[in-house]
Amino acid sequence: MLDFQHAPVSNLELLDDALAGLTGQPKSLPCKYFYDATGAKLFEQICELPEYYPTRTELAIMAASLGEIARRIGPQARIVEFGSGEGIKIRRLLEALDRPAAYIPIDISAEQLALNATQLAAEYPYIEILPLAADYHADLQLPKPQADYHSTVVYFPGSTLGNFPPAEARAFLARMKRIAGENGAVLIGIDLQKDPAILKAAYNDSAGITAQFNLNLLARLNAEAGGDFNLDAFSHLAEWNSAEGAIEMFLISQREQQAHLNGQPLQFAAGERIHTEHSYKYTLSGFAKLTAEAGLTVSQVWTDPEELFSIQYLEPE
Ligand code: AVJ
Repeated sequence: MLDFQHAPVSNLELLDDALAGLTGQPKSLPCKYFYDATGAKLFEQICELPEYYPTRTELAIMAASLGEIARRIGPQARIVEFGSGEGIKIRRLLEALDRPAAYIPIDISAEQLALNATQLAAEYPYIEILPLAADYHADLQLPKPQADYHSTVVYFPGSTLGNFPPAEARAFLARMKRIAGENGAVLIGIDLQKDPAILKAAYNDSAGITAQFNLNLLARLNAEAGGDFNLDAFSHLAEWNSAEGAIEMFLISQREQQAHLNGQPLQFAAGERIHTEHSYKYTLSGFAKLTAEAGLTVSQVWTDPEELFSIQYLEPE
Protein backbone atom coordinates (compact mmCIF):
# COMPACT_ATOMS: atom_id res chain seq x y z
CA MET A 1 0.00 0.00 0.00
CA LEU A 2 1.11 3.51 -0.73
CA ASP A 3 2.07 5.50 2.29
CA PHE A 4 1.18 9.16 2.04
CA GLN A 5 3.51 11.87 3.17
CA HIS A 6 2.32 13.50 6.33
CA ALA A 7 3.64 15.09 9.49
CA PRO A 8 3.79 12.79 12.54
CA VAL A 9 0.75 12.71 14.83
CA SER A 10 1.35 15.01 17.79
CA ASN A 11 -2.23 15.25 19.04
CA LEU A 12 -3.84 11.87 19.66
CA GLU A 13 -7.07 13.30 21.06
CA LEU A 14 -7.52 15.43 17.93
CA LEU A 15 -6.80 12.39 15.73
CA ASP A 16 -9.34 10.22 17.62
CA ASP A 17 -12.04 12.89 17.59
CA ALA A 18 -11.45 13.76 13.94
CA LEU A 19 -11.53 10.10 12.85
CA ALA A 20 -14.77 9.57 14.77
CA GLY A 21 -16.32 12.68 13.20
CA LEU A 22 -15.09 12.08 9.65
CA THR A 23 -16.05 8.40 9.49
CA GLY A 24 -19.56 9.19 10.79
CA GLN A 25 -22.53 10.22 8.68
CA PRO A 26 -23.01 13.17 8.24
CA LYS A 27 -19.36 14.09 8.72
CA SER A 28 -18.43 16.51 11.51
CA LEU A 29 -15.51 17.96 13.45
CA PRO A 30 -15.72 19.31 17.04
CA CYS A 31 -15.69 23.12 17.22
CA LYS A 32 -13.44 23.12 20.29
CA TYR A 33 -10.50 22.52 17.93
CA PHE A 34 -10.87 25.95 16.31
CA TYR A 35 -8.76 27.56 19.01
CA ASP A 36 -5.11 26.74 18.50
CA ALA A 37 -2.76 29.76 18.39
CA THR A 38 -3.67 30.51 14.75
CA GLY A 39 -7.39 30.01 15.41
CA ALA A 40 -7.33 32.21 18.47
CA LYS A 41 -5.69 34.99 16.41
CA LEU A 42 -8.26 34.54 13.64
CA PHE A 43 -11.07 34.71 16.20
CA GLU A 44 -9.62 37.99 17.49
CA GLN A 45 -9.76 39.29 13.91
CA ILE A 46 -13.35 38.07 13.58
CA CYS A 47 -14.26 40.14 16.66
CA GLU A 48 -13.05 43.25 14.82
CA LEU A 49 -15.03 42.58 11.62
CA PRO A 50 -17.80 45.05 10.73
CA GLU A 51 -20.26 42.16 10.21
CA TYR A 52 -19.45 40.36 13.48
CA TYR A 53 -21.62 42.27 15.95
CA PRO A 54 -21.53 39.99 19.10
CA THR A 55 -18.26 41.07 20.71
CA ARG A 56 -18.65 44.79 20.24
CA THR A 57 -22.31 44.67 21.22
CA GLU A 58 -21.58 42.74 24.42
CA LEU A 59 -18.90 45.31 25.27
CA ALA A 60 -21.31 48.18 24.59
CA ILE A 61 -23.97 46.60 26.83
CA MET A 62 -21.35 46.18 29.54
CA ALA A 63 -20.20 49.78 29.21
CA ALA A 64 -23.78 51.01 29.53
CA SER A 65 -24.79 48.68 32.38
CA LEU A 66 -21.64 48.07 34.39
CA GLY A 67 -22.87 49.96 37.45
CA GLU A 68 -26.10 47.98 37.53
CA ILE A 69 -24.30 44.69 36.96
CA ALA A 70 -21.87 45.45 39.79
CA ARG A 71 -24.77 46.36 42.13
CA ARG A 72 -26.51 43.09 41.28
CA ILE A 73 -23.40 41.11 42.12
CA GLY A 74 -22.80 43.05 45.33
CA PRO A 75 -19.67 43.33 47.49
CA GLN A 76 -16.95 40.75 48.05
CA ALA A 77 -17.95 38.29 45.36
CA ARG A 78 -15.84 35.41 44.22
CA ILE A 79 -15.88 35.49 40.40
CA VAL A 80 -15.42 32.20 38.56
CA GLU A 81 -14.86 32.38 34.81
CA PHE A 82 -14.90 29.51 32.33
CA GLY A 83 -12.07 30.50 30.05
CA SER A 84 -8.78 32.10 30.96
CA GLY A 85 -9.84 35.73 31.11
CA GLU A 86 -7.28 37.28 28.80
CA GLY A 87 -9.77 39.81 27.62
CA ILE A 88 -11.11 43.24 28.13
CA LYS A 89 -14.44 42.01 29.56
CA ILE A 90 -13.10 40.54 32.78
CA ARG A 91 -11.03 43.69 33.37
CA ARG A 92 -14.08 45.91 33.03
CA LEU A 93 -16.03 43.69 35.39
CA LEU A 94 -13.30 43.44 38.03
CA GLU A 95 -12.82 47.21 37.94
CA ALA A 96 -16.53 47.86 38.44
CA LEU A 97 -17.06 45.42 41.32
CA ASP A 98 -17.20 46.42 44.97
CA ARG A 99 -14.15 44.79 46.64
CA PRO A 100 -14.16 41.52 44.69
CA ALA A 101 -12.83 38.76 46.95
CA ALA A 102 -11.24 36.65 44.26
CA TYR A 103 -11.10 35.90 40.58
CA ILE A 104 -10.88 32.23 39.58
CA PRO A 105 -10.25 31.67 35.87
CA ILE A 106 -10.70 28.05 34.79
CA ASP A 107 -9.01 26.84 31.65
CA ILE A 108 -7.85 23.57 30.20
CA SER A 109 -4.69 25.17 28.81
CA ALA A 110 -2.48 25.52 31.91
CA GLU A 111 0.13 27.52 30.06
CA GLN A 112 -2.25 30.17 28.74
CA LEU A 113 -3.98 30.28 32.11
CA ALA A 114 -0.74 30.92 34.03
CA LEU A 115 0.29 33.62 31.57
CA ASN A 116 -3.02 35.47 31.80
CA ALA A 117 -3.27 35.05 35.57
CA THR A 118 0.21 36.49 36.12
CA GLN A 119 -0.70 39.46 33.96
CA LEU A 120 -3.98 40.06 35.81
CA ALA A 121 -2.33 39.68 39.23
CA ALA A 122 0.12 42.43 38.27
CA GLU A 123 -2.71 44.71 37.14
CA TYR A 124 -5.01 44.00 40.10
CA PRO A 125 -2.76 43.42 43.13
CA TYR A 126 -5.72 43.91 45.49
CA ILE A 127 -7.69 40.96 44.02
CA GLU A 128 -6.74 37.35 44.72
CA ILE A 129 -6.24 35.70 41.34
CA LEU A 130 -6.59 31.93 41.78
CA PRO A 131 -6.25 30.16 38.41
CA LEU A 132 -7.56 26.61 38.18
CA ALA A 133 -6.22 24.42 35.37
CA ALA A 134 -9.05 21.98 34.72
CA ASP A 135 -11.49 20.70 32.17
CA TYR A 136 -14.67 22.46 33.12
CA HIS A 137 -16.71 19.44 32.17
CA ALA A 138 -15.15 17.52 35.07
CA ASP A 139 -15.98 17.99 38.76
CA LEU A 140 -14.20 20.99 40.20
CA GLN A 141 -12.81 21.83 43.61
CA LEU A 142 -12.74 25.64 43.65
CA PRO A 143 -9.82 27.31 45.47
CA LYS A 144 -10.80 29.17 48.63
CA PRO A 145 -9.72 32.80 48.79
CA GLN A 146 -8.07 34.10 51.96
CA ALA A 147 -10.50 37.01 52.00
CA ASP A 148 -14.10 36.50 53.15
CA TYR A 149 -16.48 36.25 50.27
CA HIS A 150 -20.22 36.82 50.20
CA SER A 151 -21.18 34.97 47.07
CA THR A 152 -19.89 33.09 44.05
CA VAL A 153 -20.74 34.41 40.59
CA VAL A 154 -20.02 32.29 37.54
CA TYR A 155 -19.14 34.51 34.58
CA PHE A 156 -19.57 33.05 31.09
CA PRO A 157 -19.36 35.85 28.50
CA GLY A 158 -19.11 35.75 24.71
CA SER A 159 -22.20 33.64 23.98
CA THR A 160 -19.97 30.59 24.15
CA LEU A 161 -22.96 28.65 25.53
CA GLY A 162 -24.35 28.98 21.99
CA ASN A 163 -21.90 26.32 20.81
CA PHE A 164 -23.69 23.67 22.90
CA PRO A 165 -26.78 21.90 21.57
CA PRO A 166 -29.78 22.52 23.89
CA ALA A 167 -29.43 19.36 26.02
CA GLU A 168 -25.77 20.10 26.68
CA ALA A 169 -26.49 23.79 27.28
CA ARG A 170 -29.08 22.81 29.88
CA ALA A 171 -26.63 20.46 31.60
CA PHE A 172 -23.97 23.15 31.53
CA LEU A 173 -26.31 25.71 33.08
CA ALA A 174 -27.15 23.21 35.84
CA ARG A 175 -23.44 22.79 36.44
CA MET A 176 -22.90 26.53 36.70
CA LYS A 177 -25.81 26.68 39.15
CA ARG A 178 -24.14 24.05 41.36
CA ILE A 179 -20.85 25.96 41.31
CA ALA A 180 -22.57 29.25 42.15
CA GLY A 181 -24.31 27.66 45.13
CA GLU A 182 -27.37 28.88 46.98
CA ASN A 183 -26.73 32.61 47.20
CA GLY A 184 -24.65 32.78 44.06
CA ALA A 185 -25.51 33.68 40.47
CA VAL A 186 -24.55 33.21 36.84
CA LEU A 187 -23.66 36.21 34.65
CA ILE A 188 -23.81 35.11 31.04
CA GLY A 189 -23.60 36.59 27.52
CA ILE A 190 -26.29 35.24 25.18
CA ASP A 191 -26.65 36.08 21.50
CA LEU A 192 -30.23 36.74 20.36
CA GLN A 193 -32.29 35.70 17.35
CA LYS A 194 -32.63 38.44 14.75
CA ASP A 195 -32.98 39.07 11.03
CA PRO A 196 -31.26 36.04 9.42
CA ALA A 197 -29.49 38.40 6.98
CA ILE A 198 -27.57 39.95 9.90
CA LEU A 199 -26.73 36.49 11.27
CA LYS A 200 -25.59 35.12 7.92
CA ALA A 201 -23.37 38.14 7.26
CA ALA A 202 -21.74 37.75 10.69
CA TYR A 203 -20.58 34.24 9.77
CA ASN A 204 -19.87 34.89 6.06
CA ASP A 205 -17.76 38.04 6.33
CA SER A 206 -16.64 39.72 3.14
CA ALA A 207 -12.96 39.67 4.16
CA GLY A 208 -13.08 35.87 4.36
CA ILE A 209 -11.68 35.66 7.89
CA THR A 210 -14.40 33.27 9.09
CA ALA A 211 -13.60 31.04 6.11
CA GLN A 212 -9.93 30.98 7.19
CA PHE A 213 -11.01 30.27 10.77
CA ASN A 214 -13.12 27.33 9.58
CA LEU A 215 -10.43 25.96 7.20
CA ASN A 216 -7.87 26.19 10.00
CA LEU A 217 -9.45 22.98 11.36
CA LEU A 218 -8.08 21.14 8.31
CA ALA A 219 -4.71 22.89 8.66
CA ARG A 220 -4.60 21.59 12.25
CA LEU A 221 -5.42 18.07 11.10
CA ASN A 222 -2.52 18.29 8.64
CA ALA A 223 -0.10 19.66 11.23
CA GLU A 224 -1.11 17.60 14.28
CA ALA A 225 -3.06 14.53 13.22
CA GLY A 226 -1.14 13.26 10.19
CA GLY A 227 -3.57 14.75 7.68
CA ASP A 228 -3.00 15.52 4.00
CA PHE A 229 -6.07 17.70 3.34
CA ASN A 230 -5.93 20.03 0.36
CA LEU A 231 -7.26 23.27 1.86
CA ASP A 232 -8.00 24.66 -1.60
CA ALA A 233 -10.43 21.81 -2.26
CA PHE A 234 -12.77 22.72 0.63
CA SER A 235 -14.84 25.86 1.04
CA HIS A 236 -16.58 27.60 3.91
CA LEU A 237 -20.35 27.77 4.36
CA ALA A 238 -22.46 29.23 7.16
CA GLU A 239 -26.24 28.80 7.13
CA TRP A 240 -29.11 29.86 9.35
CA ASN A 241 -31.05 26.79 10.46
CA SER A 242 -34.39 28.26 11.49
CA ALA A 243 -35.76 24.97 12.88
CA GLU A 244 -32.76 24.67 15.22
CA GLY A 245 -32.41 28.39 15.86
CA ALA A 246 -28.72 28.12 15.05
CA ILE A 247 -26.08 29.27 12.64
CA GLU A 248 -24.31 26.18 11.38
CA MET A 249 -20.89 26.16 9.79
CA PHE A 250 -19.65 23.59 7.31
CA LEU A 251 -16.61 22.82 5.18
CA ILE A 252 -17.73 21.66 1.75
CA SER A 253 -15.74 19.34 -0.44
CA GLN A 254 -15.39 21.10 -3.80
CA ARG A 255 -15.05 17.85 -5.70
CA GLU A 256 -14.89 14.13 -5.18
CA GLN A 257 -11.63 13.53 -3.35
CA GLN A 258 -9.75 11.43 -0.89
CA ALA A 259 -7.78 12.65 2.09
CA HIS A 260 -5.98 10.74 4.82
CA LEU A 261 -5.57 10.98 8.55
CA ASN A 262 -2.54 9.13 9.84
CA GLY A 263 -2.67 6.95 6.74
CA GLN A 264 -6.38 6.16 7.02
CA PRO A 265 -8.23 7.07 3.79
CA LEU A 266 -11.30 9.27 3.97
CA GLN A 267 -13.59 9.65 0.99
CA PHE A 268 -15.46 12.88 0.18
CA ALA A 269 -18.17 13.22 -2.45
CA ALA A 270 -18.42 16.42 -4.49
CA GLY A 271 -20.48 18.85 -2.40
CA GLU A 272 -20.26 16.72 0.75
CA ARG A 273 -20.34 18.72 3.97
CA ILE A 274 -18.35 18.50 7.18
CA HIS A 275 -20.33 20.09 10.01
CA THR A 276 -17.96 22.20 12.13
CA GLU A 277 -19.99 24.44 14.43
CA HIS A 278 -23.40 25.22 15.90
CA SER A 279 -23.94 28.75 17.16
CA TYR A 280 -27.39 28.75 18.79
CA LYS A 281 -29.22 32.05 19.01
CA TYR A 282 -31.99 32.48 21.57
CA THR A 283 -35.13 34.51 22.00
CA LEU A 284 -35.40 36.03 25.48
CA SER A 285 -38.35 33.74 26.27
CA GLY A 286 -36.61 30.69 24.78
CA PHE A 287 -33.55 31.25 26.93
CA ALA A 288 -35.67 31.84 30.06
CA LYS A 289 -37.33 28.48 29.41
CA LEU A 290 -33.95 26.74 29.04
CA THR A 291 -32.56 28.25 32.27
CA ALA A 292 -35.76 27.29 34.14
CA GLU A 293 -35.19 23.70 33.07
CA ALA A 294 -31.76 23.98 34.70
CA GLY A 295 -33.23 25.42 37.93
CA LEU A 296 -32.18 29.01 37.27
CA THR A 297 -34.40 32.10 37.04
CA VAL A 298 -33.53 35.07 34.84
CA SER A 299 -33.55 37.93 37.34
CA GLN A 300 -32.25 40.65 35.01
CA VAL A 301 -31.50 41.11 31.31
CA TRP A 302 -29.40 43.88 29.79
CA THR A 303 -29.55 44.38 26.03
CA ASP A 304 -28.50 46.91 23.40
CA PRO A 305 -31.21 49.14 21.87
CA GLU A 306 -31.55 46.85 18.82
CA GLU A 307 -31.72 43.69 20.99
CA LEU A 308 -28.89 42.04 19.09
CA PHE A 309 -27.23 40.58 22.20
CA SER A 310 -27.95 40.14 25.89
CA ILE A 311 -26.17 39.89 29.20
CA GLN A 312 -28.28 37.98 31.69
CA TYR A 313 -28.22 37.52 35.45
CA LEU A 314 -29.43 34.08 36.52
CA GLU A 315 -30.18 33.03 40.08
CA PRO A 316 -31.16 29.70 41.62
CA GLU A 317 -34.92 29.30 41.92
C1 AVJ B 1 -16.88 32.17 20.25
C2 AVJ B 1 -18.72 30.73 20.08
C3 AVJ B 1 -19.06 33.03 20.41
O1 AVJ B 1 -20.35 31.29 17.77
O2 AVJ B 1 -20.07 33.39 17.27
C4 AVJ B 1 -17.28 33.12 15.40
C5 AVJ B 1 -17.32 31.51 17.43
N1 AVJ B 1 -17.56 31.05 14.98
N2 AVJ B 1 -17.40 32.98 14.08
C6 AVJ B 1 -19.66 32.33 17.72
C7 AVJ B 1 -17.39 31.90 15.98
C8 AVJ B 1 -17.55 31.73 13.82
C9 AVJ B 1 -18.23 32.34 18.27
N3 AVJ B 1 -18.20 32.04 19.73
